[in-house]
Amino acid sequence: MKNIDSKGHVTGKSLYLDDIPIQQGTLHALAVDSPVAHGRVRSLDISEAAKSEGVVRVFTHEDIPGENQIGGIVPDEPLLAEDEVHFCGQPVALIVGESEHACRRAREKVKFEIDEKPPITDPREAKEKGELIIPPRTFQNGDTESVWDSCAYVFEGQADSNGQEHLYIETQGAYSWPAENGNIKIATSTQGPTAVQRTAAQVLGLGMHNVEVDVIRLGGGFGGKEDQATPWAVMVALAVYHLNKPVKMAMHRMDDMRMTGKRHPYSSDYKIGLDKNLNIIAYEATMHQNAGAAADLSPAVMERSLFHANNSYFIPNTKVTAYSCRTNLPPNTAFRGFGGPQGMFVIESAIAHAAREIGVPKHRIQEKNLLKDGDEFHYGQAVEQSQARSSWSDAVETFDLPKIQKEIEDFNEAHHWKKKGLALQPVCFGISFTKTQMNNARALVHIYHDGSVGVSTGAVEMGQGVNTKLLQVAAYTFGIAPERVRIDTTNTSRVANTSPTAASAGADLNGKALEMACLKLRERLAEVAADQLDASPDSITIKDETFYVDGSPSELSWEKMVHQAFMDRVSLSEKAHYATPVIHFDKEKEKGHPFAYHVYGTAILVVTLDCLRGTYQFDTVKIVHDCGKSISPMVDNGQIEGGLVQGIGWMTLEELDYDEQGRLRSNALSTYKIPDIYSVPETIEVKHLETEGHDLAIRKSKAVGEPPLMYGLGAYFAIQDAVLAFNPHATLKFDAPFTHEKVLMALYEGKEAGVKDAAELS
Ligand code: MTE
Ligand code: LUZ
Ligand code: MOS
Repeated sequence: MKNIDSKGHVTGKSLYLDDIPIQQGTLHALAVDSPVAHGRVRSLDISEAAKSEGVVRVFTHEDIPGENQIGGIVPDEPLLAEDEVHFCGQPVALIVGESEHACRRAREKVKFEIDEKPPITDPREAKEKGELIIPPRTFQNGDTESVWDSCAYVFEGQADSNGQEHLYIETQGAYSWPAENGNIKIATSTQGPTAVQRTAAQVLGLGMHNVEVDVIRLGGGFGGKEDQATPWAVMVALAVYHLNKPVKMAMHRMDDMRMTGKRHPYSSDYKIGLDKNLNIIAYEATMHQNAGAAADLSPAVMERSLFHANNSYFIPNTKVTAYSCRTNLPPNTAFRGFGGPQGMFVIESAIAHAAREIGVPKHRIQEKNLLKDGDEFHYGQAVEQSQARSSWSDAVETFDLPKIQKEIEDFNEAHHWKKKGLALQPVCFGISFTKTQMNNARALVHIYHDGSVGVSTGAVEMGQGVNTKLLQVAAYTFGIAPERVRIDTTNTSRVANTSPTAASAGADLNGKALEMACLKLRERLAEVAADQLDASPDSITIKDETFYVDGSPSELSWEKMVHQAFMDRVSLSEKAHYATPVIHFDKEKEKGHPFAYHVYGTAILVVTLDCLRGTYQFDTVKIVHDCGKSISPMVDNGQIEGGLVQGIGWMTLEELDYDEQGRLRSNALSTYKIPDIYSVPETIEVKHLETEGHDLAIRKSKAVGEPPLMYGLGAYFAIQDAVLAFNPHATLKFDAPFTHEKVLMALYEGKEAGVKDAAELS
């Protein structure tokens, strides 16, 4: 089945926030943000701005009727700054006017007097100064201390990965209007409607029942709207509260890039020990997470870095510690993989380091240490149905790794100024919110008496195809045509107290709840049919819109039966609640069974390097991925390809650049380079690993949203491989992204011969 949104998307008919018809009298809002990264606000003069043409009002923290607090995990973030500012781009006031243009003109008239303080932008410096968001945490198994001496090889080093701008095509925004009796409605582009509702209520001093949040779909979220869609929605709601008029905000790209947080940069130290057979015996890492100026989701992101510190490898002695460091950057936040990729980059770097020193290909060490059933993750969960080895060997066989290697070897022998490089990248990603309590969802299903079906869940469609999957679940469970089913908007009045659509668990959690609600309705209809057909309810099934008795079709159609049930005054609506069974985690011991299951896969990446220019092009990426029993192969392939490319971008081109004053220099698409059609791999091949799937996955179709991003890690190491083919003297640094500039430096580092060759060439 095709993604149900494909037609709407390509014809431009799909509705986004900015497509909602504007009500008469709608005002526009614009945030005023701090020009400095750290300081004491001596004065904030909004008088000129307030008098500016077309401006209705300028709000500050003094206008907040409830709590000036939006922190979800740690209450450490005001909606609008009070006496202090902690990052460039921090909202301090809100201008509301007749047009966005009028607000922009007024924004230039806001005067700040700020006593600047020295900003911290480096997480290690923050840690030195005791600026931590939460106390550090350590996950361990075995006993690293006692085994270092018995290792044949021990290596230590540093691995840094930079942040990443989400660059959802639709920027942050919200449209809010007054309802009766002081109630407020908010339409917004968020992954977490309940977070918006709760925070708006808290800031406005209202009950959650006074605030209704509705989400049609997102033009991309990628984690950037899990927590950080909230402030903008709450700001417009604040304006509605005071002005009793509709108010809209749709952020300018540069405002969005400057004011919102991104993927967390990490700076880590590692130590890895191997025996002479290349078994990894011990691994230690200390990670410094650059959290930015407030907690946001950083503690949860940090936790996932610890969970994924060993990626797909079994390591009997592990000790990994992470620090969440408070700096003067915009609060960093969820981004596809949620700390997992950052943790995995460190172990992959450590393995690359070891391979180089020992003189073996990196993939020899990787392969040797892949997880197998019966192993235990360092956080105590048993490894079950591990596809680490099967996806690896399937990729090696299906894509003929020896042939790929031979081609690379031949190419590198024949070419001096071009070199190819190879990397294999296994991925193991845990599915479930690491906070057990968040793993729940609800669904509401109406069968209308003409036989059509309306479905509401807590899932938010952001391009990942969750609505397609939900529609399939309803259609399959009822045994009816997909055309009969409509997935409604995500709305807090229809489905309450939801977790954000995140952690790749949107389809699983909401799909399971939906399946339960549909099953209840199916049972009820079977009873009515049994009555009609003089049969027992157990003998009734529905297939192809027909009721079957003991496997034989009756003359009762879906439509007829639904109408009959309606005439019999039988309820045709049902809701259900799903909470993932089995999972638990003990934060005291840092042990438990946090994930419903794991997703595995292996990618083979080949890159060609231009050794004169330092530029590169990925020839192919070939992937064997574990989708379980996919219900939407096309949707899943879209996720795999998109995730891969987003991961390659993070590892190669995308260079987030804050200056020492904490100002974002890469603040537009002209200075922040994301993968385009010219830089994506020339071919991407995806094969689904044939597996049974998992009972905790919806219809055994495993979650797919985030895991493929981590195949992109292989891009870094494929480039390294090519660099070494040209310049065996290059020192290996682990400092992502591996931009063309860095590649060029590495190519000629200590390479007398190379420089001489270049002279000869000219
Ligand atoms: N795919 C598209 N097209 N757009 C997105 O914003 N977000 C990703 C992933 N795939 C995203 C996407 C992230 S960060 C997550 S957590 C999952 O989708 C969320 O959706 P799911 O739980 O339904 O997989
Ligand atoms: N969000 C969250 C997430 O709150 N908890 C998680 O474990 C998670 N994992 C991935 C993405 N978002
Ligand atoms: Mo995704 S980072 O869980 O929104």
